[in-house]
Amino acid sequence: MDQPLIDADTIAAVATAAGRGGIGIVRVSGRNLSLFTQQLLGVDLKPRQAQLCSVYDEDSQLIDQGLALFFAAPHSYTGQDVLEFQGHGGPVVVNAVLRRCLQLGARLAQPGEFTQRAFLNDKLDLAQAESVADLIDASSIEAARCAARSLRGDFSQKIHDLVATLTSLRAQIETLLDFSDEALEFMQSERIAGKLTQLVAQLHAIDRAAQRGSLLREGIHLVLIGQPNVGKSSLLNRLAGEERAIVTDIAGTTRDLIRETVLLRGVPVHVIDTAGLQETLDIVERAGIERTWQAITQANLALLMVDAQNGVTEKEEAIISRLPVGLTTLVVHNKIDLLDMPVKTETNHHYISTKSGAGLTALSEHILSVAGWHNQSNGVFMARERHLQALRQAIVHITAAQQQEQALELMAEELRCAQQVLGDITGPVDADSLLGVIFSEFCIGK
Ligand SMILES: Nc1nc2c(ncn2[C@@H]2O[C@H](COP(=O)(O)OP(=O)(O)OP(=O)(O)O)[C@@H](O)[C@H]2O)c(=O)[nH]1
Ligand SMILES: [Mg+2]
Repeated sequence: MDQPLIDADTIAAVATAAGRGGIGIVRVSGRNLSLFTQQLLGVDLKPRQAQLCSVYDEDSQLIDQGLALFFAAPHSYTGQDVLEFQGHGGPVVVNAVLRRCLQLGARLAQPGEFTQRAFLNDKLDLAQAESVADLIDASSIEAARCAARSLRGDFSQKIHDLVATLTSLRAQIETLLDFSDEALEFMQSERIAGKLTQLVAQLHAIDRAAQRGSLLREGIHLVLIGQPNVGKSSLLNRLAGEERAIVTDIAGTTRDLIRETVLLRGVPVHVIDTAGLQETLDIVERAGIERTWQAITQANLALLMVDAQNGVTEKEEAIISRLPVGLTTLVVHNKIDLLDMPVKTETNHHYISTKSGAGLTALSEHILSVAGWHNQSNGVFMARERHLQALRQAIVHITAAQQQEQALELMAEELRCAQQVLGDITGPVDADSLLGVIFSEFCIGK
């Protein structure tokens, strides 16, 4: 029987995707893996040097041969000792190596636990740790690029700069509170007001970039609605690039909701094709129409399709009057080929033909722009709802601070709150850092 490890908090997991592959990697992280490595591979590994090793089971039967890599703490992904065994990528053999690691005292890692350890050991901040998952989950090259930039620390750096500015402002306010010299007070308040205005502008710019990053992650929820036969399913098929939905000239062809995610310039657009809205006695169709109205409540954007030959009729007006207040709606006039009409765009009205494809590029661009996606993904950070909320809360606090010129204590308090919410984006703020800045920036002995 093998000796169990002293360090019970050693974690192990298969790092490669499930299924067959060229290589399968088992990864282990713990405070001290010397004994573990000896027991698993029968060798002492030199850090950062690939070495051909064998793994045996408890009956000394060979499980696999492969390359072992050892990263000694703190120079590893998690900041602890990390061992990676790169063996043959079959599910049975990889799981047998993992089972052997568990027998030797490691426990199965929780999802994200390696990255969590990296965060706890200051290898990554919170926003970077989140971008690791976003990079892996990226559904387009644009999303991957944004996540890679956030992982490199671009987003965190912007947040750190804002937090540093806030720290310095708070320090200046503290000094004003301590020394009542009117001339100094006036000069300083002017400077502080200027900095606050700058801060708000910076926050808005970061918020816009983060919002676009969030779009790349979350996507746009788009619902196609309109009377039967106007071409909703035909548009879905065009966007999807395949015959996803049944198209016929029979009114009421689509009954159930049909969902498809398509990528427009790397932005995931979750399209829902719906049953055409009309008065009907058909029970199935009525149930479908119910679902259409439910889908509308969950959408960010609605495309109300009409037959270009008829334009917006009373029936469309009736649909529009039932749409939720605030739902952005574009009116798409389809079948312009039947009218020999050119493609055109007028504010929220698009003229297209799903049959010929005319007008679809302009429509796609418009969908992206109303959702908030402008030009390319350069300078965009991968952001989550949590980050957007923090940025907006910070804007609220700083705007409130701007209104407290006569009450510096309250201004300082608002700035403290702004700093706190921003700090939460990358990780907890170090309370001592404020004191450090106060003493280093100002000559207290004066
Ligand atoms: N000429 C022409 N016909 C089109 C165009 N788009 C769709 N159609 C035709 O219009 C008919 C209805 O198209 P669908 O896509 O099934 O319409 P729908 O809005 O999904 O209809 P329901 O599912 O019944 O609500 C089909 O015969 C299509 O071939 C177009 O741009 N030009
Ligand atoms: Mg349809």
